[in-house]
Amino acid sequence: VDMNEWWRKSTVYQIYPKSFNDTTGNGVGDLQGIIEKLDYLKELGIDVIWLTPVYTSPQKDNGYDIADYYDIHEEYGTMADFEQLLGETHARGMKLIMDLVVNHTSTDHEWFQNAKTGKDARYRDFYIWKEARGDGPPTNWQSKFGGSAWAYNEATNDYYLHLFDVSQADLNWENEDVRRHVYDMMDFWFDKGIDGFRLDVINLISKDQRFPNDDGSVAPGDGRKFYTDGPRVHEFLHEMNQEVLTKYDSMTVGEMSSTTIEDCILYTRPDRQELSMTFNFHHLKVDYPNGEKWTVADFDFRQLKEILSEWQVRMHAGGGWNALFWCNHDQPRVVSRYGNDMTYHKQSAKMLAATMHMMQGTPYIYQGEEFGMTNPHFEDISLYRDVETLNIYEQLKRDGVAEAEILAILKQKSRDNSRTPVQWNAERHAGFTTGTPWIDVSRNYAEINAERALQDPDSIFYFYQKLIALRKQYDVITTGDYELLSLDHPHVFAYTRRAENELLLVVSNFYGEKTDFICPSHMVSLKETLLISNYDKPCGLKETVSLRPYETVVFHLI
Ligand code: TEU
Repeated sequence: VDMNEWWRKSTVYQIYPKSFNDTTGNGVGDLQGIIEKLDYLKELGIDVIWLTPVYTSPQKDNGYDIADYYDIHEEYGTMADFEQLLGETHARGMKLIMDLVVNHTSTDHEWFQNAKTGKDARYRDFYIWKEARGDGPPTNWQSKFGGSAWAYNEATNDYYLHLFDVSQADLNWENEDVRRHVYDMMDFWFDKGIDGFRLDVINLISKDQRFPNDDGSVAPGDGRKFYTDGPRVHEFLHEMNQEVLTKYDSMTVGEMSSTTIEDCILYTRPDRQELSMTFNFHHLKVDYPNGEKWTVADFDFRQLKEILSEWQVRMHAGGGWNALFWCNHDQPRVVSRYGNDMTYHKQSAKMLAATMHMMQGTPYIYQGEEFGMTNPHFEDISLYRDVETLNIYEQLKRDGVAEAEILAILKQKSRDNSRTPVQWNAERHAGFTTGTPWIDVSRNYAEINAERALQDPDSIFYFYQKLIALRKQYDVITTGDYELLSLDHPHVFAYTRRAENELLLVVSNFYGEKTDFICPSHMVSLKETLLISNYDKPCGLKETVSLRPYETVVFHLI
């Protein structure tokens, strides 16, 4: 494994443009708004920007429903704006990757608009059509956004598959004409100079062509479905790699919902020539009791340590490569979820950052995470915008769940938790827009905002800036073997990273009470350097390391 590929030492910053920065006053973020903040991102020290979809879209799923892969969504700007953004990003020595959403298109896409007109339509076989079974849908498959995964089409008297919203029709990857169109489109964007792609739900593109009913036999535990990591998925990704990716010095990250470690080793082992790295979500389902997302629950700390540690050890042993993250546009804000966004906001945000960033892989920072943005704690359904949230609200209402209980669930689990406008300063709408934002700004923007963070030497921003710098300074962060030290400790997450003759020791208190960590005696005698911590005067390295609420310390030992 060549540990010198540029993306192995890079830190990626994820931008959700709709909520990033609005320069036109229409209440929606835009590309010029991103250009305005490139110096801020450079100051943070990030290497790569991941831009979530900016293509023409009816915005049913905020751009993950694409109607034209070759144009920029009008609310975000023009192709000229995009080319300027790319040029300005490169001028600052940063790279830019885009979001590739090719498991499905919007039903507004011209291919689908054609395909639905008749069984002999030119683009009919770009999608997945099946006859009714009895007088119902072809199979019992459920959409991830609730309800059947099949929608009836009058003109052809059959159904099309949509694993997500009814407005997101699944593409038929068995059809090599579809694959050829995808590869040509990827070349179009690479020829503009982009540096890679994040691939949306790419492990769902290969379906079992027998289209069996879901007999519940696949572990329901993490929402895994039998259409996950399908029969030809590695074949398709290798073909994409050979047809497109190998022609460019590119980085790719596959979003693998409900995947397995074995598959992620196969997706990312360099000799297999598929992808550079993968996102997996098992560490973000330890507050889903029995795999059920839509219920209020505390997170299972022991499970969190087990899962993160197993992925670290087995991916490294298998030659794979992880994307490291707590937050993205689908997940609640980690400081509200696994930290404490009230009493220990700054300490817990920093503790979570250090715990993740000292692991092996490529770290991702989601917009606003770098200064501790929190969940907005919305109290009313009228404040929500996300299609998944609104679908689940209706479904829970139909199931007779009380309004107050539904809102408690949405407050903890809705994807809108991470989609409120970035809080730039203490001015109206947090400086995000001079108009009315498409979604409300979180009420704490006067205290929690980028401007304030830049003025505070002890801010979460400068803590992230230091973590990013440490990754470039200490190779052991990139190459070191991972070992968990504290599985049974009720409050402490401690691990080491070992290289030739050096050791990194990370000790984090995940809770709001003081606690002690007993340090392995052979480490106490080593020569220690404190690399980073989130309190003044942390306790040095000795037999018993006492930790304050949410305290984290990272030692370099030789
Ligand atoms: O997400 C895949 C996905 O399953 C997420 O919706 C998430 O895991 C789920 O909401 C958890 O309950 C990708 C995109 O990141 C997401 O924004 C899109 O809505 C989805 O695919 C469809 O394109």
